[in-house]
Amino acid sequence: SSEVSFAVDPTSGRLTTTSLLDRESVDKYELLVEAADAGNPAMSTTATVKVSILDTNDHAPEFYGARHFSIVENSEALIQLGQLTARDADLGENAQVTFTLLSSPTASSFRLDQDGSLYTLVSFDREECPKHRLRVRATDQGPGGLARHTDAEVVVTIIDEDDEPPRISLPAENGTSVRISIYTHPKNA
Ligand SMILES: [Ca+2]
Ligand SMILES: [Ca+2]
Ligand SMILES: [Ca+2]
Ligand SMILES: [Ca+2]
Repeated sequence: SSEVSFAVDPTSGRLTTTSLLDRESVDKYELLVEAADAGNPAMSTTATVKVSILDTNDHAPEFYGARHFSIVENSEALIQLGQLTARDADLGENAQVTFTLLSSPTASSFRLDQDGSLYTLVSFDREECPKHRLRVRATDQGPGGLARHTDAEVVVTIIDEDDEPPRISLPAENGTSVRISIYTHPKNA
């Protein structure tokens, strides 16, 4: 914006801010200041004052990218399902994001590394549970107890494998049924 954010006191030369400064909008200013004497004729000189805006941790991390993963049932453990990603509009450690897995009924079946890599810790059975919901947290490293975090849900779908033998369902007790033999006798018996 073109709003003037600074003022200089004409006699003391003290430079003050006149509005809130947002580093995420403008992170440095160059101010042209003029000093003039009261002589006749007045003599003056100008100088450039550079102001850098330091960061405060005023943004929480935001998740982006995939949060829905899938794996085929009966796969071996320790398979990487994917990578969680988050961004943070701040700077430096205020923007350094680490990931943690929050407790949930199936959290112990997964491992989430600080960098967002998500792994399986077990082999899954789709017929037992076709979908696992995890709660994850992205936390920045804002110092002095001022870290900010955001929570999100991750869904892991277990893909079916043809691992169940077909089952014969018996007819209801009072129903009419036809008895068939499922065995054939060897011809030479
Ligand atoms: Ca932050
Ligand atoms: Ca900031
Ligand atoms: Ca199965
Ligand atoms: Ca199956």
